[in-house]
Amino acid sequence: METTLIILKPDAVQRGLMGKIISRFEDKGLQIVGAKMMLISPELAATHYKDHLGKPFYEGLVRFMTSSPVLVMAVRGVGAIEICRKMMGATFGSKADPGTIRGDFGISNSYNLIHGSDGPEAATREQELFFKAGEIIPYERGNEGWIYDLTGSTPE
Ligand code: IDP
Ligand code: MG
Repeated sequence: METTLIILKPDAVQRGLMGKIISRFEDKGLQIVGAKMMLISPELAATHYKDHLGKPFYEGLVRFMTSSPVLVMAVRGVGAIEICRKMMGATFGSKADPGTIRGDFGISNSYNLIHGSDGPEAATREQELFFKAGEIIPYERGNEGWIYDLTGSTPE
């Protein structure tokens, strides 16, 4: 089981797309184990996007991410990191495939609705950055045995 960090960016919140995007993850069988709305501080944005410091879009990205509230989520499932990245689609809304979140709901290259951790290391780092201890709650789902085949040693 993996948990990934998803952020519904200010454009997703402002455009009223939170419910539709969350539904896609729930419909897939992924489990929302943490969720909170927050206004990202410039310091937090800078830490989160430190790898992009110095790139031409960096200042605009930090301004965008701090401009209005976001919904931060911890999303759990087998292979959740890669599954969420696939569901998000390519970085640019103009290029993202139909059927993906970015491909279906946006057209902009910078206002691209959603962030998702790009690997296990980032997932751990980003969860620690955005959630305090106890805010991620890995509760048991009553229907887990119909979402995964639990008859073996690992969920299939
Ligand atoms: P990702 O979100 O798909 O992982 P990254 O390359 O890590 O894409 O870039 C982080 C974020 O920076 C993107 O989601 C997007 O909001 C913004 N961004 C990346 N490249 C550009 C660009 O060329 N122009 C404007 N914004 C960009
Ligand atoms: Mg990235």
